[in-house]
Amino acid sequence: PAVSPAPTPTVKTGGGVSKHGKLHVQGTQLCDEHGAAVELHGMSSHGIQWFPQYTTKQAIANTAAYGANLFRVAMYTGEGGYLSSPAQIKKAAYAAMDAAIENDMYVIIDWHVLNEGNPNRYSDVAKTFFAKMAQQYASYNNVIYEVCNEPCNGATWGDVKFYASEVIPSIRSYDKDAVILIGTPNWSQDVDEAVKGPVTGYDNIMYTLHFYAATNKEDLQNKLKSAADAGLPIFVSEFGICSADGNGQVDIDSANSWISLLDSYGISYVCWNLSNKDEKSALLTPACDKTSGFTYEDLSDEGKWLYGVLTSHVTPVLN
Ligand code: IDC
Repeated sequence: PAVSPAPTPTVKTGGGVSKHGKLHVQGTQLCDEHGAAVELHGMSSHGIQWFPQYTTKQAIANTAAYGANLFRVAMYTGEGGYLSSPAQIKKAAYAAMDAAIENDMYVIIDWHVLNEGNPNRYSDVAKTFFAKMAQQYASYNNVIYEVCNEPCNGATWGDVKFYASEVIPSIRSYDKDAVILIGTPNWSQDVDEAVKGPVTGYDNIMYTLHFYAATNKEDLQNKLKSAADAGLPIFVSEFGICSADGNGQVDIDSANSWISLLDSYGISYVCWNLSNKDEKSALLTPACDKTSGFTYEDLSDEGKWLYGVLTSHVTPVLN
C-alpha cells in the first residue's frame, strides 16, 4: 500500500557520536558536546532474547544508513530475558551495544520491565546490572541508560522515584554524567506524574513517554505538551504507529502528527521494533529473511514510513 510522505522536519540533526560527542541535558533539551540542541532518532531492537540476529554490526549499520543515529537494546527482564538467563542475555546485550558503538551510534541499554509492573521487584538485580554496565561503558560517549521501560500494573510515580533513587547511584558511581532515562507510570505515559515531583540531585535525567499512534492521540499529546511546557525533559524511547498491542493497523495521519509535535519540541524518538515478526510494529515484512542489507521492499508499512521520517531529517546514505 502507498505510504503518505513524512512531515517536513523542523529540526535536522544527523550525525553520530563522532560529531556530537558527550550528551547533556539543558532545561528540557538534549544537547551535544558543543552545546547544540540534538535530536536522536532510531530503532529499537525487539527482545534480544528472541531476535538477536538483528543486533549485529551489519543489521545496525543498515539503520544508520537510513539516517538513524541511535539504537535501543531492549533487554527484557521477564519473558525469558535477563531474570531467567542473566549470563546469556548480558552477553547478547553487550554484543548489541558494541555493534551500535562500532557504527558510531548512540545506544540505549533498556532494562525492559514490562509484565513485572513495579520495577522495585527486582531493583537489587537492576542495581548490580547497571553498576557493571556503567563500569564497562563509562568511557564511551555512546551509552544512554534506560532504567525501566514501562512501569505498569499500578506502579505509582512514588514507586518509580524510589526505584530511581536506588538505581541511579549505582550508575553514577562509575559514570558521572551519562544521560539516564526514567520510565513513567502507566506504560510510560504519565509524564504528568513526573512533572509533579521530578527526581532531584542528579544532572542529565530525562523522563520517557511511549506512544502507539493508532491508540494514543490527542490526550497523550496534550500530556506531553503540558509536561514539556512545565519544564520536564522528555525522551520518546519507544513508539509504534500501530495499536498499543504492537499490532492492529498503522495510523499514518496520527503518526505524522506525533512526529511534527516531537520535532517542534526537539524530542528524540525510537521506533519499535527491528525484526521480521509477523506483527504490525515490526519494521521488516515477515517475508524478509535477511538480517542485513535490507532494501525498501523489505520494509513493512511502519518500516517504509520510518524510512521516510529518518531520511527527511538527514541526507540519506542510501537511496
Ligand atoms: C511487544 C512485542 C510482541 C511481544 C510482546 C510481549 O511487539 O511481539 O510478544 O511485546 O513481550 C510496549 C512494550 C513492548 C511491546 C510493545 C507492543 O514496551 O515490549 O512489544 N509495547 O505491544 N509498550 C507498549 C507497546
